[in-house]
Amino acid sequence: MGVVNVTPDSFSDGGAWLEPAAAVSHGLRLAAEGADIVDVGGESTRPGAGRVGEAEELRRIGPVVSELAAAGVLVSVDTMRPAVAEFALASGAALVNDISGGLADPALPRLVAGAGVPYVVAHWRGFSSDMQDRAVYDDVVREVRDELGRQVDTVIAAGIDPSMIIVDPGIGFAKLAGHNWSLLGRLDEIGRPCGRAPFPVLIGASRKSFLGRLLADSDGAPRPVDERDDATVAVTALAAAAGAWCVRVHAVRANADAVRVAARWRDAAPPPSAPSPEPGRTAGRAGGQA
Ligand code: PMM
Repeated sequence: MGVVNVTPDSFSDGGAWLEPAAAVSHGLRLAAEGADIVDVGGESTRPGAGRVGEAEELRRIGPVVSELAAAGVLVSVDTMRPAVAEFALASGAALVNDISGGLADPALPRLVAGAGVPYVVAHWRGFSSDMQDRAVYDDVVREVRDELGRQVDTVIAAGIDPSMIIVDPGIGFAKLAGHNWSLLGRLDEIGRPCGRAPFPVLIGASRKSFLGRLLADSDGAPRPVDERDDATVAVTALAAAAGAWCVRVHAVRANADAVRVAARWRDAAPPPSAPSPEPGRTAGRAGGQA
């Protein structure tokens, strides 16, 4: 999933795609580089951000969603607002990405249920203005899984078909760096909230500040946002190997390559029950090309 933030203030690409024509050509480029989905958003959710008005959010995403969809791109709309989702779906969007996972406005899951489209339900504890005050956990993986489970139950009660749900641990949303790493390290548990059958998992770690912190220089200054793409690719490869369904990224080409490598690696691995080949013997399934 490639990201097109039509915002002046997103942490990673704020202002770059504010003009509709620039946003559309960027979305087309991401699709050409291998994005299966292009995610269009008109509201920044960076920590501390205030809300944008509904009319402004609609104005930002409107032409971008319709032009990308008309060009044959599979578009998702990144919004917490029913009116924005409704407009985007009527303009050709095929998926709703709700970072509040149904909590910001209960009318959104009802609308998505009526439209019968896939719905990304992310773990969420509140709006960005003060969400980091809520980054308090005893056992982050258990609590995120349980809270996400309750969100999933609520959107199903609102009419969403369980087969349309994609879950997301909400990396960076009411989470400190250590929380994000714990969630990534136990990704297999995130897709099974409340003991339900597994849901596909989406991970949005691209360029986020926990990567900047990991790669801080010797004085402790975080690695700048525009120098976090290599680490993002590493997260993508590991997330794909751990079974993630989708990664939401800014720089598509290298991440799409990483997904293909992870898929080929998994295909070549012996099934879990098969004994490992003896040293010096080749496993039978490897393809013919170097
Ligand atoms: N992160 C951002 C925005 N939308 N959607 C989902 N499903 N998951 C995320 O982690 C997520 C998201 C914030 O990142 P950005 O400002 O770079 O878009």
